[in-house]
Amino acid sequence: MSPIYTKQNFCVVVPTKNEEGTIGEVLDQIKSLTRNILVVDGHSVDRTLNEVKKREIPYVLDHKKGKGDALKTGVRHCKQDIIVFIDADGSHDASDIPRLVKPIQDNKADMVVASRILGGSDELHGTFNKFIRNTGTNFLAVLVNKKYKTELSDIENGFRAIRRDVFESINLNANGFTIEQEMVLRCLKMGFHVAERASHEYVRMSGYSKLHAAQGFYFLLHFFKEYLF
Ligand SMILES: Nc1nc2c(ncn2[C@@H]2O[C@H](COP(=O)(O)OP(=O)(O)OP(=O)(O)O)[C@@H](O)[C@H]2O)c(=O)[nH]1
Ligand SMILES: [Mg+2]
Repeated sequence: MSPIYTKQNFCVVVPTKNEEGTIGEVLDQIKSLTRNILVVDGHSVDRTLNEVKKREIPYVLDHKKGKGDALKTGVRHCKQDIIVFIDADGSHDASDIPRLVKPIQDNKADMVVASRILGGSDELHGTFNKFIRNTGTNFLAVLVNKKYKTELSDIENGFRAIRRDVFESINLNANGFTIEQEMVLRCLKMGFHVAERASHEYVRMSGYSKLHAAQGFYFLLHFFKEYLF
């Protein structure tokens, strides 16, 4: 299916993989803000694509390599100047999209990350896994701030907006979940301005997480490779 786009300001790219319980509501929220939406599906085996088609929203399939591949695939199919990424599991508040896009439209930032540390999160507290994720998120942000003299609090959140030419110029390698930290580090390395806006993170509304706790070590390895070299 080849999507048709009008030349408007931003396009919302929604990576989905087996999110039949949430994708409909997420798309309805985004539709109230813009017509420029592209779903990038990871070959879902549930009714995710039925929900997308029912709403006549364009979609493409990723290359079965992971979320990072899905985001890169999405950007290649969008024509707008600004790309917004938002998860399909209901964790993010789509009504915050204009607040992420505005600093870019006003030429005050090249990328704006929604910060769960500033906006609060229902997913980073309470269990051992959540504690590890919260601590890891804070620790990596501290290292980034030290090196780049920034004041970022959350480099990992998938909810963010970025100039498409910046996204293209940083040549992202990651095909999995490490794409988010790689995006921040490469932007900073190349001198782009990364800003943040507070945004609340909710517990996914249904379905299952595709990010396993065991990947934490891989996140660290990837981070230091990117951070040091
Ligand atoms: N197209 C595509 N989407 C993916 C893939 N893996 C994950 N996603 C989507 O990326 C988003 C984030 O994945 P999640 O599993 O929620 O990861 P997470 O938010 O770190 O984990 P939780 O906090 O437990 O929800 C969701 O919308 C997923 O459906 C993939 O391989 N391909
Ligand atoms: Mg999630």
